[in-house]
Amino acid sequence: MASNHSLDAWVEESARLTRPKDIHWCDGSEAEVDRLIGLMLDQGDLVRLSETRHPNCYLHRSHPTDVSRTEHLTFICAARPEDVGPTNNWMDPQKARTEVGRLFDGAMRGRTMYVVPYLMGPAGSAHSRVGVEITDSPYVVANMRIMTRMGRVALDHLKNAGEFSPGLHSLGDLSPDRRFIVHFPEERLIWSIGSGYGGNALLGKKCFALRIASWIARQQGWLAEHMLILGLEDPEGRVTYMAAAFPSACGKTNLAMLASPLAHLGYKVWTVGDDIAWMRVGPDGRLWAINPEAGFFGVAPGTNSQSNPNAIAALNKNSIFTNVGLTPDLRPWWEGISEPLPAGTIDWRGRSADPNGADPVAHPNARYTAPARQCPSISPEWESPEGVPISAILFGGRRRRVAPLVYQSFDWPHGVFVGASMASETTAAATGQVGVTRRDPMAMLPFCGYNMGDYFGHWLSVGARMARPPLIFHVNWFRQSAAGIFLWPGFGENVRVLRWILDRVRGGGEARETEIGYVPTPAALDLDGLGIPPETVRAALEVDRESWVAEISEQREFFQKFGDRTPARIWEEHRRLAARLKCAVDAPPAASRAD
Ligand code: GTP
Ligand code: SPV
Ligand code: MN
Repeated sequence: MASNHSLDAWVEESARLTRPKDIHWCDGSEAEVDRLIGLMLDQGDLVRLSETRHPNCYLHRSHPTDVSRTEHLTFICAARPEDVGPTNNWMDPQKARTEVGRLFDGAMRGRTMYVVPYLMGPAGSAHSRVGVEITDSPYVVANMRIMTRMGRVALDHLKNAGEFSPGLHSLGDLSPDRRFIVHFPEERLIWSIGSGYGGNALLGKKCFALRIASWIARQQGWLAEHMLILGLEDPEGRVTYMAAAFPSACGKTNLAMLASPLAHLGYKVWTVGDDIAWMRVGPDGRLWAINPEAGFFGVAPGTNSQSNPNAIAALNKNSIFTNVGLTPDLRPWWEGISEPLPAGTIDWRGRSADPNGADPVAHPNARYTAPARQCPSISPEWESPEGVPISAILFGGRRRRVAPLVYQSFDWPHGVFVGASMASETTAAATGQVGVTRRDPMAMLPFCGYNMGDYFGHWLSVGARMARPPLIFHVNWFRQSAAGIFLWPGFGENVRVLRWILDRVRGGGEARETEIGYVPTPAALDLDGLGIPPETVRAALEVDRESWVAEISEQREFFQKFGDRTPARIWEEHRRLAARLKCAVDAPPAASRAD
């Protein structure tokens, strides 16, 4: 990792390569961001929203070909391809240096280079880490100021930590043909060119806090995960913390900010984080988690005062909206905002919105960037330097069929298998076809910076070091009837599932043992006031043997991809599941690794 005294040298070297007209070191102050916003308003990069309805809020329209993460242009450049594994794109580090380096040559000509020191994690925490992003996009700077702790606080931390992860970013010419997001995990280095969008450009988020951090975490024995963190308060006021991994646009932000319909009974959710968790084994043998971020980069469509009132409250000031619609009275608008489309609204591309047209007004992956501290449900512990102790881990995805509403794994290794064999339908958060089921282990398929076979082994070994490991569950809010109707109302009502999970953590909660794990009996879920027919709940909880038998062969095919990197214990869990389902399974490859 680059050391403190090499920061100046790296900035100089980057300036020699990209040749900006000037260099600005960001201090993270209000005056600084105000000046940048003024600049972007002048250049037409931002539109100021209504000062009365949305004070200090802005709309940004990105290039229409630059609206989501581009996984096919994302590379891990480790020395050996086998360390990167079959689910990542690998590029030879030397080749990346030359070919991507060529694109950076003179890329910032005529532009200002911003040097953005940022801290991932609470100030003063031994578990926080410093990154420095060099960028020529003031939009990126303004977003990084919300998403991270930026400027002085990061440089102060760097004085003690002595090391940082460098990230060089340029908009380049925004052409997808000259777009690359490359990671050099051995040097903790990130290079990103040709995109100004979210996870491609805000380098602290997916590039550092997940891809690079997961590499470091494996070496150091901790976990960097695509997980929300929440606290569930019970009627006695005790708070139990849970972390949940769902793929992009599959409900993390919504669950983390859940507004509880059981508040009158004393059950309430506190938000610690909505996208990323760094977790380590504490001296007490429990798993402790911090949220490395300081803001939310949330999916706008579908967000409204019913589905997520806490997000609505968080984003009404000091926020940036990307690729949403704009009403004539300068408010943001998106599909599912629960207000009819006002006449004269402009769509995300800046054209007048056609109320009868097929084109969405907001891009399906339109986002808001809002400070976490503005969220009414933000946990009093969200900046605790030691983090919060995790009692339950939830894995989940979008599955029309197969996965029941909730089930509990038998133990940690079985839970790791459940996470490793996760699958979900693709969403608009990444460029490509939407709605296709793909394997997405632990929701980390696009974010694990190393061979996922090794990653499964790492999860097993972390579990073995814990005296009091969290219980592991799987949830699915997205199961549908044959007619295509969601079987479960979701959103706030998910607290009923969290309550059963809490009961299980405490050794209660009625369940029946099935082939796939413990499934709640319908009576074990508090369904009071929900008004859904008992047969619908039964259908949501059903373990459909046929579809699970089909899963067995798909899982096998997936785990075979990793060859001898798939841990023997994963194959053992696969075999046990097949045996419980009474379905035949061929022997795993002879060479699978024992661990
Ligand atoms: P990323 O920020 O991309 O990592 O996404 P996320 O996992 O935080 O997803 P988010 O909470 O933003 O939800 C994405 C979409 O799923 C939104 O359109 C929501 O309306 C929808 N959604 C979230 N929770 C539920 C639920 O419980 N049921 C249903 N049916 N839809 C949900
Ligand atoms: C995701 O895609 O999982 C996100 C948005 O959270 S991005 O920052 O673009 O990765
Ligand atoms: Mn995410």
